[in-house]
Amino acid sequence: MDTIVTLDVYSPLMDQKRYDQDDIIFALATPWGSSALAVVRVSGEGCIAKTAQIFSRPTALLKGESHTLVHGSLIDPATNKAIDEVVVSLFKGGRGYTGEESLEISCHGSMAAVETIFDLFRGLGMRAASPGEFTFRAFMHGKIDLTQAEAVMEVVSAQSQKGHSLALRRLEGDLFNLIEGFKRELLDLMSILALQLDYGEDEIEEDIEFPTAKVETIKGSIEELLATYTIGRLYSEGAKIILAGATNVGKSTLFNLFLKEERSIVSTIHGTTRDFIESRVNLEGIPIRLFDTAGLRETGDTIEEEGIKRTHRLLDEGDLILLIFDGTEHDEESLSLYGDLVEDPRCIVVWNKSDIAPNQNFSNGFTISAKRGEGFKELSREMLKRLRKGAAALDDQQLVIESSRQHSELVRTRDALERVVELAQGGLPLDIIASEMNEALNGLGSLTGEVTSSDILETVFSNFCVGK
Ligand SMILES: Nc1nc2c(ncn2[C@@H]2O[C@H](COP(=O)(O)OP(=O)(O)O)[C@@H](O)[C@H]2O)c(=O)[nH]1
Ligand SMILES: [Mg+2]
Repeated sequence: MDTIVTLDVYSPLMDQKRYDQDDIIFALATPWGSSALAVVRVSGEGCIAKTAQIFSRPTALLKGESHTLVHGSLIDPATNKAIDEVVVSLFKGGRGYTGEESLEISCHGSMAAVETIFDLFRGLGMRAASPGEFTFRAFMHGKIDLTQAEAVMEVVSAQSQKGHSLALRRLEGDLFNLIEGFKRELLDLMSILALQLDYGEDEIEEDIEFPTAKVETIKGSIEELLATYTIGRLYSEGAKIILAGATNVGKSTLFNLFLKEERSIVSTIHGTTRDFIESRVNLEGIPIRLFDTAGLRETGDTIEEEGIKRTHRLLDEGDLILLIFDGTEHDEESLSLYGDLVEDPRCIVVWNKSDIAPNQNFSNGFTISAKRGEGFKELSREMLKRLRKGAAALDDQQLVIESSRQHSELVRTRDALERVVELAQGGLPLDIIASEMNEALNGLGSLTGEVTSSDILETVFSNFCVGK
């Protein structure tokens, strides 16, 4: 893939010496802490020869083929003692993740050993990598485009299997290919414009009609992709769901039902849950932060009162609120106690204890038994529907976007294409139309990182974790 990057030498990235590409960089690719194994990544031309200086079998490293493993020990040259027994994966001839010579050392997961290895590396003139620097190099070497670079981070930080598989599709280059397709079509149209501009409209025998319909089709496809943003974010960032209501209505029982465990204390005593409890659950692949709250009631207990204050704060932040009532004690008039909340589009009214509140016929909301699980499926289905805000359920083959950067570049492109259509319909001069077409192409180019500025790169890569 041809990646033309307009990253000038004196960009802020280079000034800070954080992304200097001539350096050999190293980082721990696994979490910092004691574990059975740890993986240290090293990348940059000459990194294998340097590592060979502290390796028990230097020739094996120097002569070993790319994509093979070499077993040996790392040796501290000062003491001549082995630091750790390791396995080294070799990536030669630019075939590493970064597109340059690199290696990965699997060592034992002792932090003391890892720190000693890092000291040795520094002694050899290597430096610790900045966040995202390995992926940055992969991008600079044209191994991946910017959408794939972002997908690396999205894959690593995915909170659910679904979010993971959606990010994986972008990592495989599906988004890049789609955008490239749009770009090719726009370039074809540009060539028609260029032809007319070059020869002047009079000199061409047949007057060529500007293909407005084609621009509209491309714009439509971009709008479809834009529409996936809501759902893309839902699966990556998840949603907050708040269980609220009076005391003893069964909030904690419902909370435990979601978790399928006895996490929150259930009791007949009013005011048992005095502070909120948070837990993470997964609703059909959507990562959910679920909150069990202190029941809303007048109380003289200061701790409980603080808990109730916190409940109100949570209610402001929630994406969805389940307002729970005890169906044996409350009727529809109780709804008026929570006037504003009931009207809130985020609110779902839940009538609990259906097992002991027979023959209830509420006009609004869902009837469930948190104790027995009755009505839970229907409630969950409604919650999903509300969270998706009308977006269709995702199938595994769907391509969605979740990055706000990608979203704004697509908006920029869509708006430019809209202006192209308006200008063409208004019969405006072709050079004006051409400049809007260019703007659309630039939007797509920025999206994939073909044309991009250093500050955009810095924002993208500085959000990464070290070692990626
Ligand atoms: N019969 C019946 N009892 C329930 C149900 N849900 C909760 N309870 C009971 O209601 C009481 C209060 O429940 P709890 O979950 O602590 O309510 P919270 O104060 O809203 O958190 C407990 O004794 C629960 O066992 C239900 O669906 N059916
Ligand atoms: Mg409770």
